[in-house]
Amino acid sequence: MKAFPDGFRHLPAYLDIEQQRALVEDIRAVVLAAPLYIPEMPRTGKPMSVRMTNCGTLGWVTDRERGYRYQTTHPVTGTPWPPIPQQLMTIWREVADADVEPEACLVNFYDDTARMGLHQDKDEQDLSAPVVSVSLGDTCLFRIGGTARNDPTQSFRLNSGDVVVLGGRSRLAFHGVDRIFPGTSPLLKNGGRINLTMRRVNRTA
Ligand code: MD3
Ligand code: FE
Repeated sequence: MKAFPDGFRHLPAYLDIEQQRALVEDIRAVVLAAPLYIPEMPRTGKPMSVRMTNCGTLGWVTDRERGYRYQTTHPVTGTPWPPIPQQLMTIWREVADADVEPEACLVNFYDDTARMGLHQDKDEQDLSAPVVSVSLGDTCLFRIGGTARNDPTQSFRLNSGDVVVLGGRSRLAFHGVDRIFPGTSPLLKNGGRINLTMRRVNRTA
């Protein structure tokens, strides 16, 4: 049994079912204000299989021409992102062990066939704050390795209500989502999986 990278914490069933339902309602409101869109890979323009939107003062976006970046407005509607729901801010305060607030919350929606390839999250200027992830809906098979792409990886399931904190040395670990297990949660009427990741982007002055 290999240890996880230092700073990695998996909090299974952190949210009870009522908290999960309330959070889904919050995210429905976010998606009404800021619709899910299909992101494109830099340079190739290849569409990602995960649909995305954001809440917070900044959102993570990507397209063929301008690549990965944070911006204050939705790439399709041009309007500012809606605020991060209070329940999410509370989770951050409880688990992040950071004296800063998150600026961005990326909302990822996975249907039964969506995947996310192994990658690092390094588009943030402030890499000292953790990333806090909340999973809702169907279970996924998540994979995490080390800070080099070829480091050995470990796989495990993330279930609805789980929270993961990626701080310390795990902040720059390679990670991805290999598959979704359809029909494993009754939370979302039409199935699928939502992942919410709160991030600090800018260093404080
Ligand atoms: C490990 N999302 O949005 S969440 C992403 O389930 C992303 O949607 C996945 O990777 C998802 O960038 C994984 C867990 C997670 C999030 C951020 C990390 C793991 C991480 C940052 C560094 C290391
Ligand atoms: Fe990531």
